[in-house]
Amino acid sequence: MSQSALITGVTGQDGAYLARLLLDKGYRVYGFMPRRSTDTSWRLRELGIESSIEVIHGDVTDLSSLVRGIQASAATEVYNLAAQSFVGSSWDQPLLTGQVSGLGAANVLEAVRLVRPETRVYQASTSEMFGLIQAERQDENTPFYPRSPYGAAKLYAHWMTVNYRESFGMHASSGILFNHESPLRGIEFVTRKVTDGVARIKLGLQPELRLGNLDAQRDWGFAGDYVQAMWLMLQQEQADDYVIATGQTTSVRRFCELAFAHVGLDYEEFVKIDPRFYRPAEVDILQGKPAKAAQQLGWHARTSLEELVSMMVEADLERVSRQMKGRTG
Ligand code: NAP
Ligand code: F7E
Repeated sequence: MSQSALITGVTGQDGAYLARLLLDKGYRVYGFMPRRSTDTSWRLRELGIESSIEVIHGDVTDLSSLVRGIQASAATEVYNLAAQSFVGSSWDQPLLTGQVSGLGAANVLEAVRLVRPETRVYQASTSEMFGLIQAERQDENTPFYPRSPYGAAKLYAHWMTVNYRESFGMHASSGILFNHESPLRGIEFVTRKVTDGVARIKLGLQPELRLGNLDAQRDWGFAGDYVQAMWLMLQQEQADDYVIATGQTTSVRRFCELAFAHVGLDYEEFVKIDPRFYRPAEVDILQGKPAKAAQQLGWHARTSLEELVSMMVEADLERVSRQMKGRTG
């Protein structure tokens, strides 16, 4: 029987890479997406897959639209990637973040239970649940301590996933993914903000780059590698929870150093600290321990940080140059 997948959050960074992966594997891919007044499909277009996705309009805060989406698609796998995913905004919109990133996941689980309980479910959990870390390297057994409304909402979604698995025997897995980036990353996240800034500075469009806490450290990988882990989780006989990470941690400062050096510039001349980008509570450091994923899924991060930085800076140089040509041409 041919496989079909419904992806919530299909227009986001991970949704786009996952959709491409599943299409390449021969899946029928349904993109569950809210109707917006502006176009949100630029990532699907960049990957050349927009016309291959079957669109179902809906919103994860609207249970009836999820029920309809699961009925219409008869999906054998559901990937719940929809979220208000920007940690910084979660203090400004804590209730919305809870409704989308927390209750939204409960709606997905409930819709699957009601309509097609045999459907396999992936929940996009996050290293932000570890927050104020309780172990030097975090794995599936490390206690959680979220430090933002986003982290707290995702922790609720994580435990609901575990509970639906244990209460109803559903094949529901939670992927605890550490930060993963790409040329398709949203511009508000620090890596893409830096690589876009590097491109604009190099091409003479911007004099400086304003950032917040340069000492924060993250375990950064490439999104293209991480969506493979999502798929692998749903191919296991038993559903489970997995930490997905590179195992290395790097500061924002070092990321800047690498990105500016890629175009022959010294970050110290261009990066300015702006307290507006500090957060009410910071996650100082994250470093994952993906041993279980390596052992049980055979998954490893394949892209190094240097390769990731180079891929992102090159993509932004090309994008910004294209925009400049568009303006003058
Ligand atoms: P993203 O680029 O911010 O994408 C989020 C997606 O969710 C967008 O397609 C967005 O659509 C959609 N969405 C927002 N509100 C929705 C709603 N009410 N109903 C349906 N869809 C809605 O995030 P990402 O980086 O791809 O991450 C994918 C998932 O993994 C998210 O759940 C995120 O929290 C989680 N995660 C990400 C990372 C990471 O480092 N990237 C790490 C761990 C976990 P619009 O654009 O139209 O709003
Ligand atoms: O911040 C610091 C900031 O916004 C990383 C989401 O995908 O990954 C992401 O969450 C660090 C923080 O990502 C700026 O204070 C300094 O310490 O890129 P970020 P995040 O908060 O780690 C997790 C795993 C998710 O699940 C989330 O959905 O960088 N930082 N200066 C800055 N951050 C931003 N955004 N902008 C700055 O100017």
